[in-house]
Amino acid sequence: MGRIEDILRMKCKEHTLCFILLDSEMLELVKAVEMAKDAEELGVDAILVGGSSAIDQIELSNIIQAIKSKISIPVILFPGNVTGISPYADAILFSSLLNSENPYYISQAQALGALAIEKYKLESIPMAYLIIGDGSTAWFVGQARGIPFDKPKIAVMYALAAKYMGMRALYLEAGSGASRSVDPKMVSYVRNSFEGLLIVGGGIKNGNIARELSKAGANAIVIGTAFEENGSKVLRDILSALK
Ligand code: 1GP
Repeated sequence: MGRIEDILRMKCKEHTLCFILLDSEMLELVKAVEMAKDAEELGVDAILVGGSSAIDQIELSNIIQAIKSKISIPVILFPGNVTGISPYADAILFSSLLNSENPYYISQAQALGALAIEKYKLESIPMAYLIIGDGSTAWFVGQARGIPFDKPKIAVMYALAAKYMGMRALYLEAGSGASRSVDPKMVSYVRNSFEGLLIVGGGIKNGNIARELSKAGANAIVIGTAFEENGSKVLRDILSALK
């Protein structure tokens, strides 16, 4: 286990972590740096950079370098494809989209990206990525057979498979900008089967939702759209619900 994963594991024993997702494709560099600085000041634990449709690796690297010169919390890659790899990040969520119907997103993109990760000596955090529901960009691009929101036992099947394959993190994803978040019931079912870092994201809009997911056993929640659209106010609300 690498240094960043170690830090996250230690910190999540104290409180549910909050990660901000910055989509390098959607944000201007100046705006991304501003958001990362605000997030750090408010107490966010790490910045994720990536997204399902991120294809501009030069822009990705520029944003990461600019952010890293201004903040000290970890900057972690959250790639949707091989184009989501940059040497300047602190670590990468090395994800397999377990419920994809296309083997490319389960193991082929991973094999294609692995040499770059080796070359850059990026810390890799092995993670099962599960898409819940349908209609999101991640669902569409990743050709996922979305797990229905009200079928927690299906998520448990995948969580157990992830555990037996040795994955140390699991991300339950409702999709960026989703109208609803993952159900806390699904989070608590998965929590009972998976001891690793449990990350939940998509559609988390306020402190109440964050609190419910935290109580259900999430180790970290990911906020993208709510922070992009509503800025610091909503983030303050979410962070105070988690601590
Ligand atoms: C997407 O889970 C993240 O991968 C964040 O989702 O934009 O809905 O916060 P939101």
